[in-house]
Amino acid sequence: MHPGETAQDFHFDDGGIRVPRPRPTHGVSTIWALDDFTEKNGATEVIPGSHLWGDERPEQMHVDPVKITMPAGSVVVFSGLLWHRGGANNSGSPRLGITPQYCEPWARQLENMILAVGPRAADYSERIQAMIGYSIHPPFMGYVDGRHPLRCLDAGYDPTSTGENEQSRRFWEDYGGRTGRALRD
Ligand SMILES: O=C(O)CCC(=O)C(=O)O
Repeated sequence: MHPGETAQDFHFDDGGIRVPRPRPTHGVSTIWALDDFTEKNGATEVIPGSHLWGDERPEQMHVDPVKITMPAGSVVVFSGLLWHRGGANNSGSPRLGITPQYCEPWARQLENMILAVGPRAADYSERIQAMIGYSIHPPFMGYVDGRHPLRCLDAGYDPTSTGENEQSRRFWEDYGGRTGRALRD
């Protein structure tokens, strides 16, 4: 938020997941303070409890938002359903933050991380690789040509090592009748 910037419109971050509210949270948002977030410089404003709302909107609800003031290096974590906004920056300095957001593995990511990161993903930890999309949500959401996507980073990748193949097999067994479909080894 730059000096003089006005408050954002209230919004919630997992609104791209078009499942009617009220509903379970499908995304989790974080905002990391790279500068101090203060009363004056546009600290994020949240409406506590608004993650439980249905179609209500902040304008109708006559509720007071709460400012998340915090020193640089802090993080606030909240449901993707929570109404919030960046506040107005009435100070003379910019207020910098970053907002990494996380979604259910079956949901489309806001940013296509596989394309954003590219081949550098080979250097990342297994956990981060899985989170950016090199993983299977059973039975086989995320596969590439019938195989585990990690094969695109490592041709020798053993898909039985993560248990995802086994989960896939079990899914189809539990599903009833449709046995035998799983990722190819
Ligand atoms: O910077 C902030 O305080 C909030 C940012 C935000 O909610 C957004 O850009 O979607």
